[in-house]
Amino acid sequence: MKIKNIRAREILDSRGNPTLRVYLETEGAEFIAGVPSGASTGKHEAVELRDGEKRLSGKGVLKAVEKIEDVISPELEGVPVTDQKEIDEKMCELDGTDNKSELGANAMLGVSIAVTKAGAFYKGKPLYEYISDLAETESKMPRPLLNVINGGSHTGGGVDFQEFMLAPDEKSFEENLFRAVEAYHKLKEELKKQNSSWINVGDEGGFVPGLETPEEVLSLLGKVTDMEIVLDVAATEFFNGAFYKTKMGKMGTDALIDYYFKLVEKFPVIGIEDPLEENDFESWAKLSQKLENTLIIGDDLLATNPKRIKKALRKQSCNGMILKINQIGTITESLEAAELAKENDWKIIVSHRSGETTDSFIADFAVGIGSEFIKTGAPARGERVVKYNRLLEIGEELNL
Ligand code: 2PG
Ligand code: MG
Repeated sequence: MKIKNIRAREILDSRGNPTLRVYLETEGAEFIAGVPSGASTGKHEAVELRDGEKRLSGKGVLKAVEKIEDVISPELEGVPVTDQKEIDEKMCELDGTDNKSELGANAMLGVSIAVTKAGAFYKGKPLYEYISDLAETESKMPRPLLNVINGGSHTGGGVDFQEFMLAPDEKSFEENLFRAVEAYHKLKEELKKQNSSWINVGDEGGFVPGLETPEEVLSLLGKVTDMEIVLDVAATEFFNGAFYKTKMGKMGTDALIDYYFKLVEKFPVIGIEDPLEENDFESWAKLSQKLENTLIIGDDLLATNPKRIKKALRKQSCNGMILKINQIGTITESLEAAELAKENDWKIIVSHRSGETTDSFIADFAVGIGSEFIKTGAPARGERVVKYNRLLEIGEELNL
């Protein structure tokens, strides 16, 4: 089955910013994809093409719509939808840049996702199974990481660390999800008791209590659950080029590393994402050595980019990778990044963005590539739960 035409339009993401919805037409069917967008974006991510004019604070994506309809679509007409790799390579060739700034990673990703969905349909397979064929790996249910306390740039004045995620570890995905849901509601009750405004939520549906330090948040979580915890510090957001500017005062790299050491000793923290700024591969290695039993996870550091992944491997900077398909821009390159991580025994965490759509693609993607984890926010807000709900369905189908 061949591509007939590709159209796109501006829609809104979960933060009310414009993003793309892509419509891929074949003979008799249409496949739709939504493109996510981050707030704490890494400097090394592929470029999101935005209009930059007055309209919609410069965030419009009409130029990206044009690229899809006038540049990409004519080139892909007549190409079989199952040619994922050729299609993604063709787009990279048309773009011709290192960072996808010509066509826009948002435009390319929307097309790439729609192609994957079409390919699965024409192979008569569930999306996750088709992705696992593309990845040449076994499907597996990921362990969910649920962001129940939001901070950093996903809030207005929350704690410095961006995410406090529950990491349930039960027998099935459903048990994991529902255990975290119970804790989420218990946490809400506890917060309400302390201060009714503390149950207001941030961009990813987690609560934003008026607490000052990560330790206070972790102690509070300990009151309602004994579940393991993963943090996303998003440290680049509060690094000013010389030191880390926190509510606990200025901290140098060594002081911050010592602080993590203490947190891991005192609380059930099993993983830390972006503990240090995105260019300091050496200090990351130092931290990884010091916390050898903790998952040290690269997000902004790696930007799902094989070149940066290879550098981190050489320097032994981390042992886990955030995989965000819009950081790199095509499904084929995302699969390459996953393969590289797997070959080197890194754990993979497939991740949403803080600005999301109701597309549940990453749920199937996480299962298809057999990632260890998925993080897609709190168990609340439509654009987050649509992914968890899709995983419930897949879990039932796979009996996992
Ligand atoms: C992150 C993400 C998703 P953003 O830092 O991991 O939680 O946030 O999409 O804002 O980059
Ligand atoms: Mg992150």
